[in-house]
Amino acid sequence: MKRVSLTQYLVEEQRLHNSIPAELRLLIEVVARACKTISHAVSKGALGEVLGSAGSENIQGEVQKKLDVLSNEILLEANEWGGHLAAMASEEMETIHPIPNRYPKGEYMLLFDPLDGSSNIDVNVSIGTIFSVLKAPEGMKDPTEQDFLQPGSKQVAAGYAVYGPQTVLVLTTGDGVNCFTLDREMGSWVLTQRDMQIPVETKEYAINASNARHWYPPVKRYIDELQAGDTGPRGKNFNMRWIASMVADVHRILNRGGVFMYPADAREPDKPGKLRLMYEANPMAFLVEQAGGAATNGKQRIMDIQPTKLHERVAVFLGSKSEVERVTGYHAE
Ligand code: AHM
Ligand code: MG
Repeated sequence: MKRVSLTQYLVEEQRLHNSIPAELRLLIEVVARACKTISHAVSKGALGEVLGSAGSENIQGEVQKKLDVLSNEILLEANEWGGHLAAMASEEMETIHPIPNRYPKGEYMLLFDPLDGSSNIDVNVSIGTIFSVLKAPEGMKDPTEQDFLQPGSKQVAAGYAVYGPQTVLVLTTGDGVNCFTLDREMGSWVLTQRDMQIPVETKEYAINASNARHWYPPVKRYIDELQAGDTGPRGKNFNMRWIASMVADVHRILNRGGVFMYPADAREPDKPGKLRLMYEANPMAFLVEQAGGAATNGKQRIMDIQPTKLHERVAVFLGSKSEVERVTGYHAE
């Protein structure tokens, strides 16, 4: 089999479709390189003295793990000097990170969740990095937080890396979804899946069922029907999976279908779900739609939501189209 590297894929894509400007290509390569470094740190585990808590909290009041902090630093450092970015924003930082004045500035803005699935870090279960790329407003070299508040439909690229049994990078630039596997010996990303497509029909769902008693009626109805199995209204049996790493759950869904849910619930009526719109929901929604799936907050398309703040949270229903449409429909009834 002829091996196609990430670089070759990006260059050829640019030649064929003129869809990836040189600066964006550089940006993606730098992010991919940072993910390689994070993958290396993750795989060292206790030997690298990277496990455990960092003794700090992030802006959302969550305890930061050493690897959360390290991954954030790796991404910031890798992307600061390349000249392709105007600013960055991270789930782990309170405010945006402008590019220091000693470096040239570019027209893109990068957002990331440096290490998603934090509760799995210390127990050797798959975790990952999620990223999203927006354009800074025309001519804007010093974007403000306000400039980041663009709906997901404005993303020019998005992707995630999973640090699991294999390290993979899944990417879209708005022209389908492709998966690259890290060749650890060669240190390169090799194209291993072209044009990933989420199966329309599925028999698998993912939700943290320990919150069942807090669910609102549309979610409860939907899950009750799935659990009723082949004698219930759906007429078939469904299987449940919940990894508690969105990257890993979404990666499974991109490969064999399914529906992923993190709904808002009655625990905290003012909180619209747990996941973050800008760092988690939007990039995953972009990937899922590009792979033929759908993503909503139960009421509207995730990528149509106008963000009002950087760390905004959102309910998430994504994956196989027919299931996402069904559970979204229940919210409208
Ligand atoms: P994190 O970014 O702090 O790791 O939180 C996001 C994660 C998702 O990856 C995952 O789907 C979810 O939180 C799991 O939440 P829970 O522990 O409530 O099941
Ligand atoms: Mg996360």
